[in-house]
Amino acid sequence: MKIKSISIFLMAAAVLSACSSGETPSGALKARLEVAASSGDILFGHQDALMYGHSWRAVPGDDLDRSDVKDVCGSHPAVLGFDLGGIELGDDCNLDGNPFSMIREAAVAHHERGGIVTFSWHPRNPLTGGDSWDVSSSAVVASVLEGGEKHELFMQWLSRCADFLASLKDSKGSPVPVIFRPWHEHTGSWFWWGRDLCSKEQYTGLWKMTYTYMTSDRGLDNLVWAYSPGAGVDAGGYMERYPGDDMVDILGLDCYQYGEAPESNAAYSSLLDSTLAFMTELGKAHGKTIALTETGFEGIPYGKWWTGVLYPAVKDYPVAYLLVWRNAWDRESHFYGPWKGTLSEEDFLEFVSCGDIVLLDE
Ligand code: BMA
Repeated sequence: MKIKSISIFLMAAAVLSACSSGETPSGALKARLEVAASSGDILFGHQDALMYGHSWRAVPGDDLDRSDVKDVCGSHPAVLGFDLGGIELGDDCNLDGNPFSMIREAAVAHHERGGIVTFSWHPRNPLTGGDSWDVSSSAVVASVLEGGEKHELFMQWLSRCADFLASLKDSKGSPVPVIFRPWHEHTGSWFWWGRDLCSKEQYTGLWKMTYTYMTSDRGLDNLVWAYSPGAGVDAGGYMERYPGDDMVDILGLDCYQYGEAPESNAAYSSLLDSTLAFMTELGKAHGKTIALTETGFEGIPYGKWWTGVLYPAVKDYPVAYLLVWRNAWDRESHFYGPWKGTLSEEDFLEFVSCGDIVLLDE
């Protein structure tokens, strides 16, 4: 089995040149993603990988060196995803029960091992007190913008989120660059910031307020900003609520496969194919790297899914990374990555040997 590892030389060259030109930590990460995309590499990512896997869970004090992907193929994913839901309330654990202290430790360890870290955020609903999926009111985004009744509360939420992101420091005390991916899948209407829940101006206002607070007010220079619409839109729909080139670094996409297999394979492949095709053009026009920021097929019920469905759909596009969603430790079939003993295990080994798929090299 051949596992292609992160091209250390190219990565190091990009990072060194970014640093020597006086660039910020986020500039170095951006350069690294661009190198991956332009060389045809696709960095493989998995949500929550070092925290738990299918039927196991790390506990405080563990060395955070286990992942389902490593169990299967000997290397960790190159990209590690985490979610910040709960940080806004000052909770100790995120919405899936991961202690923020362990998330911080895993993120820093992964960065120091040469990997890349990305954060999504499913904050609570500041107006109703419900969760991110509480779409019972379409006044939520308006309420957090300047002048709104929840503005002050929301700025406190942003400040807690910023505190956490600012606390990501390596062993030398330097900021750890990370991909930050707020207000995702806004082209659908299942989150309080979704399409039918706010106007275009309100959505872009929310993004701008978040961006300005994190970068100007708090001076965070370790964030690479990813814009992640959901699938099912055309190029016009994709860009309809784009906040602007000055506030976005990565053009992302969240696209899942639903339904029975193999019947639904073709629909997912063709959706990915057509969306990545226009994203490639948009990436060129706007000077942005593209990425498949979330994907997967819950329970992976098709044994050849990795090489037969996912790989053919992405291989011809300059996708810097793709990230599959989490392998819940406490739910039998809520998994999107491989694990030892699962139906698609052998196929995953073939997938990572395809030549373009990059895992962490240690
Ligand atoms: C969803 C599911 C939930 C989880 C949420 C945030 O897709 O995995 O169980 O709480 O993501 O991680």
